[in-house]
Amino acid sequence: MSVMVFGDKSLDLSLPRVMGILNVTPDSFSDGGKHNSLDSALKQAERMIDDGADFIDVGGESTRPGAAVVGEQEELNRVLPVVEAIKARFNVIVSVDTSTPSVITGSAALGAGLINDVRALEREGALEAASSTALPVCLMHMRGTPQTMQQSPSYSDLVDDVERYLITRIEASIAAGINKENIILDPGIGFGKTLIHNTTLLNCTGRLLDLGHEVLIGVSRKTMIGDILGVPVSERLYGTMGANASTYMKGARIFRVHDVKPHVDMLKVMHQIEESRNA
Ligand code: 7PM
Repeated sequence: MSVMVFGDKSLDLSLPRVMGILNVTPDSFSDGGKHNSLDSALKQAERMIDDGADFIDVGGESTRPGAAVVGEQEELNRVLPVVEAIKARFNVIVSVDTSTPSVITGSAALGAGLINDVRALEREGALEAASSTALPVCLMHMRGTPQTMQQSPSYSDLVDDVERYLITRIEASIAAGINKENIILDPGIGFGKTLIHNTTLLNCTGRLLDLGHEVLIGVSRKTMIGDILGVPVSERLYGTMGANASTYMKGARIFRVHDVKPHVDMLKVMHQIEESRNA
């Protein structure tokens, strides 16, 4: 179970792996325009790769609570040139953070290695698109939509609900022809959850692993960290590392982060300690 094939690269997931976040939304570039955006994206990707990222997660849709909906053509224009340019220059797995069928198939054709969908392939045509690529998929739990998800989230039984939802999406994926071995699960930290929901889900990482899939955690700089520490986004690295270290100890193996180098170092040390036996 521990070796997974991501397009042209295989990864042993008995080791912790770091996924660097690359936002290609216009607001993520200083000039807000098109001209320097590809160049800026490539520089950021190069830095994260030098720092030891195994994946670069390219996202062209802002899933921030209350964010505007991005049109299909706009998302294609943002994401595909970046996927193509990264694959042309670097030896790294490109993950695409998308729910859009044409972005899924277009990215795969350009060499992407993982489909990362915060909507767990629920959008019309997404299951079929993902299945046609034969690539691994990351299925994330979200309650509601990015526009409404933070409006007083509540659950009858949080961990059961998240687990049941993910089981439903695993079954739908398998029915669409996606290989069971190619499914990664994600509790969706911050997607329709309060602080106590987020911390409970992180503490119950083992429940998702018991479903027989690798687990990816995306907690980097999120409100959960701000809620606990009372600090702005710019000061959430140490808290983020605490959350990620905690879930590494519970068995999560892929960490989606903004700050690659600190996580690569931390996880290298943690892994070496965890694998040491009887010297
Ligand atoms: C603005 C606010 C832009 C928040 C983006 C975000 C996850 C993800 C995101 C996650 C997986 C962020 C989010 N979060 N994919 N994409 N898991 N698999 O904070 O937790 O990065 S977008």
